[in-house]
Amino acid sequence: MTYQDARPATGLQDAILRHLTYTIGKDTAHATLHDWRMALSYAVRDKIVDSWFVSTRTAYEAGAKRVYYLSMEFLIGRLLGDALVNLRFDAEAKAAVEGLGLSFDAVLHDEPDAALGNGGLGRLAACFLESLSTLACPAMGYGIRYEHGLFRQSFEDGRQIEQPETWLQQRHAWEFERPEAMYRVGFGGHVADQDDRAVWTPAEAVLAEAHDTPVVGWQARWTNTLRLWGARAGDPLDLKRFNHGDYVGAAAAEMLARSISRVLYPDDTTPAGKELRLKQEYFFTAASLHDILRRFDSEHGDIRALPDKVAIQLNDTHPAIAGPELVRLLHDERGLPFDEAVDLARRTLNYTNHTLLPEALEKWPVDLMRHLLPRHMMLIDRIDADHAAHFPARPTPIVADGEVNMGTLSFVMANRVNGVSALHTELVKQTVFADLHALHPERIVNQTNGVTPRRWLHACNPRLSGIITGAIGEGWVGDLEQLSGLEPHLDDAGLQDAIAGAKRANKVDLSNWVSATHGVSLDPDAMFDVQIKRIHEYKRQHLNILEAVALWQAIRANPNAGWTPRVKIFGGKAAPGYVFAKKIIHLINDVARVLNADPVTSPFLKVVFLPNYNVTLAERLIPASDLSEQVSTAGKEASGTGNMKFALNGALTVGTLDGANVEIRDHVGAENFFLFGMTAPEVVARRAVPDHAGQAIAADPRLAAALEAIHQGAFSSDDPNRYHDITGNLRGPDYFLVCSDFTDYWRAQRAVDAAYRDGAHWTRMAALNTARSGWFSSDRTIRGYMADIWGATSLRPGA
Ligand code: 9GP
Repeated sequence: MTYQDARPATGLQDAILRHLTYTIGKDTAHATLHDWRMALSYAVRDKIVDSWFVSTRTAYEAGAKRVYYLSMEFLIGRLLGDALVNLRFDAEAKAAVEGLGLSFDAVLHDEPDAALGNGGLGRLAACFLESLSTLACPAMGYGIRYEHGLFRQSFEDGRQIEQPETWLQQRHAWEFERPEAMYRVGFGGHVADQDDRAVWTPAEAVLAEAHDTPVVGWQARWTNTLRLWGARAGDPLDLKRFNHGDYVGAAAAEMLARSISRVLYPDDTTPAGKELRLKQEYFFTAASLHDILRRFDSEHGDIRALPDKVAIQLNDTHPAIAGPELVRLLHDERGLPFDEAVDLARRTLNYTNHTLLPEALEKWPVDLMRHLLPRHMMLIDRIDADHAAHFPARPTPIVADGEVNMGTLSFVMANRVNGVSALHTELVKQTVFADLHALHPERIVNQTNGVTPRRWLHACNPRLSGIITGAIGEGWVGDLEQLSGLEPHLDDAGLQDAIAGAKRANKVDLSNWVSATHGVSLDPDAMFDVQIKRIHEYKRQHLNILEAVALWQAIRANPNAGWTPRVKIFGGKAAPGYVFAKKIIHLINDVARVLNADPVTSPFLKVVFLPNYNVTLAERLIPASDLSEQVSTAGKEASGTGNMKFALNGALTVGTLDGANVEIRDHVGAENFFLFGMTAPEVVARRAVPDHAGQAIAADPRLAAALEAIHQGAFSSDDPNRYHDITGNLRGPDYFLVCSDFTDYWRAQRAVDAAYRDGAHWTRMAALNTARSGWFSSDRTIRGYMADIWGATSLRPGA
């Protein structure tokens, strides 16, 4: 790579070259793509720092209430493009980079995708941070700086293979190490009674070291901080052992400590894995609370003002230990009476529930809790007894059957508990927390999720973004409700052509990329039907592939029936220990292999499973999608956020009345949404019907034939029995009601086919989805949290 020094350098070019020379220590003749990307990132980061300092100073001067978002996951993805867009610096950066003789795209794509999360929950946290900055709400995200984020997925003969993800193998351009912000976090040990005060002496301690990443909001109006904790040993090396030649033993303490921040979601099926996971939860929660109180103390005198100056959000139950930890800090360490400590903690903490799935609601064995956190277990027992004493008529124990129920603990210790869509919040009230809701009817509130329009439309879909801005001005980027202004323009044939043209161009880009990277050729005029999300039985990727098999059989039986060409695209990872989900991936890949090789059907139907689904892949796929598959069993998907991103980018949804689908349909209009399937109450009733799956199969020959083909090994001739556990499950218990919803799903999909054939009408429906999705901005969600949960205000008037 050579610097085209014939051209005059711009200010940004100067900054890039300065960083290349003095920060990276390379000259232009030897710089690699990575060096250039780092130099650009540092130059861009410099610009963010100015806004960061102003924001921090403003918050201190205003004595403003701070919001702290505690989350085990922040699925931030790449940050360079995002930062450039929010600084409104993307065009200048492109020109500067190209002026240096580099490809801007290549530089952007050199950045690793920071996958510090699994899926929706972690991505939501990332969107919230961006919206908090955009709205100038003084806030900080707290999490763990995992050395290895979510595993890298590849396929071997169609099977999922997991490899460690290595985003930190290179320096992370955006973070600042803060060795001065370091806290000791203890585990184990014993509790003694000294002068009527409990004194906990941990058996071991690790250090939590802060790493700060600035999060810049739209138009650099405000910049907040994401603080991630890395774990290290207090004493990194046992010199005595080292000098005796025991090199491994000498570093053992450091290895043990570092294991805490080594991997996102360690396998917790083993006792050691369980212990490590609980350690992670306490580690980041304790460090964050210390930090929060230190900051509070530096600004305010009286700890009793804590709830007026601090709001802490617990993202799911993972940081639920914050309740007892805050009580411990206030009661044991600061000497407040127990009741007052509980009251202050409760008025400061809030909890978001993200799932009703029983297996995802954390419970920790009492023995483990007592072993790792003996003082916390005592406090949990006392909080539990206290709550029971207040409400003796309706027992809702935190500790039962030898386990600590972290959902109950979170609820009892929270000022507000929220669900993440209207339906989910109602179900939270009626099911998991029905008893607690009866005791505390004011506590549960709804905050329907949202997504940041900067990343999920403006940046990832520049073609559509440009068209919208051309029609209604660019105010929509900071105020997504303005998208409704598009609607009166939608009869304009020029605008319709432009929207259809943008979608097609995005599809061509995607097809070229898929062909170059995966060797599969896709027809950009076929309908791109996309299901991207974690693989889970409740999300029902197997319903989708079953429909593909039935469609393949129907096309083969009658190839000339005027089929609408369709490409079914899948993406998503299965938890490494989730055997059934991994089988579903294998099945999809096997079906894809057979269908794509069929000369009769492949012009009409192809199936592609793109490996290693992550934020970057979502940014590529969503703008190029026609159809969004949101087909979960009603009552199971708390909200979904992918569903919002698709609608915003003009994909039509085929979906059930589940999670935020319900609200999406209300907003975009029933006529612009392909609804199918049972409702949540119907699902409950259907499960009670004996042999519901058998009945559904007997009533639908298409379903019976598709299942039979899979069962007979039509897609696994090398191992015909391979999918017997899937077919056995669907023909038997079928808890997620794939068979019972199949017939209606097939009907809805044929309605989709017919609609797609009328191109102009489809484009209008797609455009209406975009125009009516303004409500699904995470700015709206964050405003809701600020008003209803945190009592926080924006420091930018009018935000
Ligand atoms: O499964 C939910 C998903 O529906 C929701 O959109 C997301 C954000 O609220 O949270 C997911 N839950 C989890 O990832 C684990 O509880």
